[in-house]
Amino acid sequence: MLLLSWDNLKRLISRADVVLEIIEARNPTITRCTRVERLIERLGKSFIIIINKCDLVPLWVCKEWQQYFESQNIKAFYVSSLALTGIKKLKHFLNDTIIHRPATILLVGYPKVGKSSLINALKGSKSASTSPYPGSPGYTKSSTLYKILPGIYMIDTPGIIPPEGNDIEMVIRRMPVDKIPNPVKIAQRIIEMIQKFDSNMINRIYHISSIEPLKVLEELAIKRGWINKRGGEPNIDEAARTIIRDYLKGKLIYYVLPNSGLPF
Ligand SMILES: Nc1nc2c(ncn2[C@@H]2O[C@H](COP(=O)(O)OP(=O)(O)OP(=O)(O)O)[C@@H](O)[C@H]2O)c(=O)[nH]1
Ligand SMILES: [Mg+2]
Repeated sequence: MLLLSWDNLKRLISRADVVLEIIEARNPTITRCTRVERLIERLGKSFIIIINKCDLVPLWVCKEWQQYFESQNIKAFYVSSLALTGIKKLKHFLNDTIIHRPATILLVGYPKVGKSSLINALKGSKSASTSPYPGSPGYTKSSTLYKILPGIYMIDTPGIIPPEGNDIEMVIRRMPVDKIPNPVKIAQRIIEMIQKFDSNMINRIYHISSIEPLKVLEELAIKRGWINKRGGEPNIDEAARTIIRDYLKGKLIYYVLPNSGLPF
């Protein structure tokens, strides 16, 4: 899976007039890359935070995050690149504030935060290819320029390489779901996190009754008919990958608030 190298990122930021950092409304703290923000500032450029996927969380949550960023003197917008919420407002802002043209706006963010989808929303056409999971066909492999307004160009980029770490988001954004070494462990943590947010969501979505994460995976595997040929055991790896994909797709909903620390 091709990701944006640090050297390329530096080069692109140096050439850009403005940088938009795309983060996700479900977990802005984790999907935000403060290391890139510091690099942008060191290179004398300014950045705006775009809280994308606002359709996945209540609007008041997005507003709290916007206020939180603005209290730190960071300009922020919340948008949904799918439902097109906030897109007109962002476009007007760019049109009104970018005086010197031609100008280039660089989009940066971790894999799958919706960089290419935002370009499509701003352009009003499906120009940039998108995909649901890291590395799945259609993910962005190279930097590409798109015209979004007269004299205003946007550069779509591959995802920034997520830092090494145990955080769920960082593991599942680093590589294709099929390549995740221990999907059961990750899925167990996702299930626990979702259950803490809403104790019934997993049972409602999958029409199962188990509570304990490993049992959830077993019941899901049996329900879907994923049984290992040898031994007749439920294929919990397959069930775990389904949980990870559904989490990435936004089917399993949770959100965090500013200053709330870890999710729950
Ligand atoms: N619900 C929801 N899903 C979104 C939104 N924006 C993007 N997505 C979905 O998120 C997934 C990733 O979108 P992309 O636009 O491919 O993300 P990307 O950041 O360009 O990903 P890479 O090119 O792999 O780094 C796709 O399945 C999109 O449909 C949004 O505002 N709301
Ligand atoms: Mg992309």
